[in-house]
Amino acid sequence: MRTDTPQTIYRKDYTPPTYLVDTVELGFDLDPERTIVASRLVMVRNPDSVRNGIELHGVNLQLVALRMNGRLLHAGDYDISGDILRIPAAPDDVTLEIETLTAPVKNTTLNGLYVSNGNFFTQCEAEGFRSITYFPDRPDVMAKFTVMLRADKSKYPVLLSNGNLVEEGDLGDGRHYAKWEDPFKKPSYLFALVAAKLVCQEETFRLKDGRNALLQVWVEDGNLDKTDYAMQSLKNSIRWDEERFGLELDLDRFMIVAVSDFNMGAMENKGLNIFNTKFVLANPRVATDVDYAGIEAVVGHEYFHNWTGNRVTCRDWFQLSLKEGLTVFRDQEFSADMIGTDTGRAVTRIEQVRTLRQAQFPEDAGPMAHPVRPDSFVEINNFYTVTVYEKGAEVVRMYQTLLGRDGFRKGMDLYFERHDEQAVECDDFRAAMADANGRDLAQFERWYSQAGTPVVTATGRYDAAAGTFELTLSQSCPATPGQPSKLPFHIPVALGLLGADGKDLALIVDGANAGTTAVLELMKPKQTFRFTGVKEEPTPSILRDFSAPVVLNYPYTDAQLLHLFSHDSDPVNRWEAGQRLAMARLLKMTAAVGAGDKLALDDTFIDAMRKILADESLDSAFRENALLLPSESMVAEQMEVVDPQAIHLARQAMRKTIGSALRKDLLAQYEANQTPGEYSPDAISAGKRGLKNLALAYLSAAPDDAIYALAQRQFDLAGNMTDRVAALTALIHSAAPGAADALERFYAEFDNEALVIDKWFAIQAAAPVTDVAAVRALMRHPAFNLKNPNRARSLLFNFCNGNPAQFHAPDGSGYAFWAEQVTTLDALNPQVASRLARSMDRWRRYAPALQAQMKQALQKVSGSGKLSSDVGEVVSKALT
Ligand code: 0A1
Ligand code: ZN
Repeated sequence: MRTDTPQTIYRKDYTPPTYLVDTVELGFDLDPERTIVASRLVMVRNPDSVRNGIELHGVNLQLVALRMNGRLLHAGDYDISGDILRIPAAPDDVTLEIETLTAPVKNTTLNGLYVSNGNFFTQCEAEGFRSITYFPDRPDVMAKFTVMLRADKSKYPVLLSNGNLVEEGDLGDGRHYAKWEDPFKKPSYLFALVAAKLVCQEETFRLKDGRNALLQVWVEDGNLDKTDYAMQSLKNSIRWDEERFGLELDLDRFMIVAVSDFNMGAMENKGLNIFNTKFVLANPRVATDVDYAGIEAVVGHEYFHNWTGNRVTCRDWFQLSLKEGLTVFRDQEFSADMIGTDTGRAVTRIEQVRTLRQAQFPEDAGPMAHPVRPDSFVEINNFYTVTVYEKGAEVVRMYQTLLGRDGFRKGMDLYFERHDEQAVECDDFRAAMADANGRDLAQFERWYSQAGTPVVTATGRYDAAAGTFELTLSQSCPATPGQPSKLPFHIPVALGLLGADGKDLALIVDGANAGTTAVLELMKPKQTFRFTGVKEEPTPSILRDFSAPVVLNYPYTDAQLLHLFSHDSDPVNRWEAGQRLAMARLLKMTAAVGAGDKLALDDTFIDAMRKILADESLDSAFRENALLLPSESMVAEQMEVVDPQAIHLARQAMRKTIGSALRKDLLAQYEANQTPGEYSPDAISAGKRGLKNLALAYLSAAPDDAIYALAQRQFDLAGNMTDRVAALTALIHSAAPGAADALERFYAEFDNEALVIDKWFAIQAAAPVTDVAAVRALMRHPAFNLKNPNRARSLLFNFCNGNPAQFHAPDGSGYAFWAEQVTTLDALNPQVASRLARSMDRWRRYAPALQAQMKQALQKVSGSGKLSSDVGEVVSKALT
């Protein structure tokens, strides 16, 4: 969306809608060049409104006719200014009839009504509906929708919208129609239509209350061999929500439609979820374990929105995390429950912590930092962030940590009891949690209003004579844009104490037995917690299960970390101890690179790694995670002045040392974790492949002919995409003799599988050998297409975010490339461009020579004339 003067919108300026909409009847005459949208709105004046007149939103629409209560309105009866059409004088009860024209085929933004592969799709969240027709396009206006679709029958045999199909038939002129009715009132952002040539897998599914629901997964012809897993995930999601939260599917029909051009992962439109193909299509030949896990999570996520988002929605977009944080938490719990084992659960938790640290902590420390419930924005599309989603999910998780599972469920029940079919605020959710449990959660509000990652500093004091251990916790939070100082948060800190034998000590707090893990509530700037009956000096295991999204500082010694790494009963903290050991070494080695010193890795660390690697009492998935080094960008976050080349060299050297020192052990695990027989994406098998392929990656960091042959053999013989991609990556990263040939063969074999070709681009984009010139060459490949977001992400995003040593090339060529691509993309698709623009967020932390060039690149984009509000907001905040 292009605006000349981007306006900042403030949460404090919220006012209720002037009119409410009872019913909407929409008629679509679909044509790629010229679609006619007829709308009939039955509206009533909102008694809560403090203002007058009807206000409708509309963007890039051609208005053909506007009638109010049957009377044609003329220029003087209404005015259009910017995105608002105002009818100043209107009676209390109004029927508006509006006819508009659009050209979906010209819409490259993938927002509103657009064409992909010749088919029609819509994307209305957050504010896409206003580019389809004039409407009060805000989530607190909830209406009942009836939709009539008309289109050419041979080109668009399938006509879908929300709710139930009530009528369909031929129109005689080669066209046909379908009429859909959604029994639930909903905000306009949940509207959807599909008119397309598609096929579906369908199934009747029995719901808990005995009703039957029709489930469908719609895809392009030729993809029906890739819909089983999405269908299975949908059925699992329905069951899970019935069992865990007592929430049932409220429709007779639930559809998932896959589209290859999509800006995000998927969209929860009522009864008609529209998905990026990436999160629907899978079979062992084309999809990896990570893809399967992604499908399960996203299918779950969108399905769970049916209650958390659709039945109870957001009052305004500042409340976005009300639905997103909660729904991410629900999909996380779903994925964990699907694995079912304690370590499986812990591994999903470790992956969540990694995402937070890798993406959310940097966001919270950068120019786009914002509270989980932002106070202002220029472009709402810029606020579908890791903070709103993932930190939002952590905030919801903390309720469960503080209140217990049952208490959390009580809060959820009360939330639905109070707010079903309403548009509400984050505060309403917090109130339901507090009231259902008789708890004061006033201070907890700061998790919504204050940005930044809190830092918890802990110190311990053991008094042998008294048999006490005192843990002092203090908290602080760095300044963020617009928030120079912060008040204390309400932080749940889960804690255990380990004895010398590695076992948990019984905890006694205030004379009461507190089990082996206690949840301490840190609410003041500084608090001391006292444990009695402690017979030996303990090693504290703090922030178990990552009980709060904070940075924890504790003066651990290497010996203590090794103790935790070997024994902690909490798998997340066991992993965490290993990460701390690895990070300390990565930082030391990075400094050594910078100083031109020799790089060395101590045997203590290598031995600890060896022990975990060989410990077959531990799940393979856990061992894989324990052995995975913090990423280069994670190391960068720890440095005062970032030197991407030094980090890369240090990390590569560390991987190489591990690869050669543990060669025998890695080879043994490589063999022990084979998964012969039919492919299954279950967590145990996926974990084995994960460990085996991590072993291959380490071995390939210190390669010789035998290792090249191993990778080559895996590439040649692999029976699934997980092993295929891992082998190809190993060949390319180690510059193996067979690398180029393997790349070529891979491409030829999957020529017509778009999602696999995305992988082909992605692997190359992130390979250390790929420089800017190589990326430019890949952009000239016939399969590259900037207009397709998945393809653009696979090459450009993976290079700019996933190949730091090359992106930050000292000559600034990466930055110049970035500026070019952001500008070009912005003219096509502002939402995708603006995500790419975020690659420069942390520019102020780089070495001065890089910093200057990054700033220049940012200024170049910012000065390039007609910027979208999306990119405009990101670059201007970066430069502030
Ligand atoms: N609500 C969706 C995410 C989504 C948001 C915006 C979109 O277009 C701009 C598309 C999807 C979800 O959380 O899955
Ligand atoms: Zn969502």
